[in-house]
Amino acid sequence: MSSTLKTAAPTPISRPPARPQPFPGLPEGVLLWQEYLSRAEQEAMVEDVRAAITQAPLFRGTMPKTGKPLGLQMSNLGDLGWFADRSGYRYVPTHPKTGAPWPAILPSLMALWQTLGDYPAPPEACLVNYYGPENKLSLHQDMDELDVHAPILSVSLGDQALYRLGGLARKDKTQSFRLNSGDVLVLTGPARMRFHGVDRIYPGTSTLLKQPGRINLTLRRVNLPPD
Ligand SMILES: O=C(O)CCC(=O)C(=O)O
Repeated sequence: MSSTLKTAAPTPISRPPARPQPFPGLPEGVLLWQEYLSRAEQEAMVEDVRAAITQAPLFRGTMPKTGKPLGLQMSNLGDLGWFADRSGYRYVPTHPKTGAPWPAILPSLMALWQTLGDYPAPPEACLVNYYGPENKLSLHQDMDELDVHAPILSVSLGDQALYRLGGLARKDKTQSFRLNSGDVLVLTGPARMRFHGVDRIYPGTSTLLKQPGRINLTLRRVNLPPD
């Protein structure tokens, strides 16, 4: 009896595109994707942010206790925007100077949240921070959001920044690393409430913006998602 070995037609293997891995060795929940955005994506994002801030111009909030102006100029995108004045730090639905609602969060940022945020509800706020060459941001926790389980996702555009990452208490040891244009950093899970800040900007390290400086965009979920 002759037997014929029948071979099945090979099944095509489809693999999802390789997902870039975050930078190794950072504490749990601190996810850094270095130069995740291509130059063209960064340029498009800067153009979109510029268009948004013609509607919602940069402004300086004031520190609640002292009434002194904050160091950074800022604006917001989204249903809610972060704001500070003598009444405290909080999220508000309209621009403090124009009274208009904030422009919508860019679709490109929404897509980043979907891909890297790993959270079922969308962000409600995107804080736009503008750092001039001399600006810094002191060590702080992001604690004005009701939903502290949602990640904070931040995008760096322009000159390098020296980022300082602390622990869950202000006095905890800190570590520092540079953030480059196109980097995406997520603080999530056990790292969501870590102290962090920016110690300095390195002017002239990027040609993305027309002038020396840096834009940082942070996506935040403010309210608890509906059940
Ligand atoms: O500029 C950065 O990279 C950090 C911004 C930040 O910590 C904040 O907006 O709370």
